[in-house]
Amino acid sequence: MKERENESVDNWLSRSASQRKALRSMLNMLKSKELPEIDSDLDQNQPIPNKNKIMNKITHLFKKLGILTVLFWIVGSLNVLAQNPDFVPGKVRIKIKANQLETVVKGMKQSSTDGQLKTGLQSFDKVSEKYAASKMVRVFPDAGKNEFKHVKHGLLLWYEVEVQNEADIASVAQEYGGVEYVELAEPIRQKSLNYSGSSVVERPTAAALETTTNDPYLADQWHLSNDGSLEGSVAGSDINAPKAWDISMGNSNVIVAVVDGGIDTDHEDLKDNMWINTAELNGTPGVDDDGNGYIDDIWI
Ligand SMILES: [Ca+2]
Ligand SMILES: [Ca+2]
Repeated sequence: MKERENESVDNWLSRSASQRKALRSMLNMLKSKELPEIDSDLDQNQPIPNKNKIMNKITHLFKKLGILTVLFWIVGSLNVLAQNPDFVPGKVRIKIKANQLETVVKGMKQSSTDGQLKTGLQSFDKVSEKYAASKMVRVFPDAGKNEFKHVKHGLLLWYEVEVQNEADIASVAQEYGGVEYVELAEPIRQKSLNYSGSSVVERPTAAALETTTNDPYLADQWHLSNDGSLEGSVAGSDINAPKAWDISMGNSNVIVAVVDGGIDTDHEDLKDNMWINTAELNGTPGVDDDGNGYIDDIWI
């Protein structure tokens, strides 16, 4: 019974549009119930005692409107509370079942209208409609000549669905996960720094200075070689870079891919060592010259 109650609350919270509509209906109902009486009192054009009666009714109506406002505020607040701060709002990622991909994609192309995600598949569209899903796009875009790798590893099965911002994303994921065409669905976790150490970075007297590198900022990089002199740091908590450099200082024939949020291609330590995609560098702007699915990707 309790689970059912929770489910009802979740459903209620996820339908803010319906809530607003319901509250509006209640408001209109109250208005229609109260105002005619007031009008009839006015029509009677009665002396002062009735004026007090009218004022009482108006006060009563405003009290009710006040209660509705509070209710509306509470419902709105609950919507915010329903969101999990650990997840990106308004988006879930789903993996379509491999044997259903063609059906879903074809349905989406044929049925979706502007701002509305539709596939023509009843169970799928039921969830999309409930959470006002607006679109669904591939997490890993078509990679052109390398698309066969996406196919091989199933990356083409992953889609990101955009739903209404205030929806409880965990519930959205759970419901899409129950759709017969979907293998699994999950929220997107928020990325955050969870650093509890000092907010002031001090220059350590790092042991790394006794090395074969000429990097003038080496002393700032305790992670390469840490003698523990930096407050809060632990000696030896490093990657032993100087010992590795004794073995090798690198080889420009080795191309290193940095999988990260971005890279400063003009950084003084990197700019002369960046690998460059010459097909795009010497290609046509706005055109995927090497056919890898990315336009003008000079650095990747
Ligand atoms: Ca390209
Ligand atoms: Ca290009």
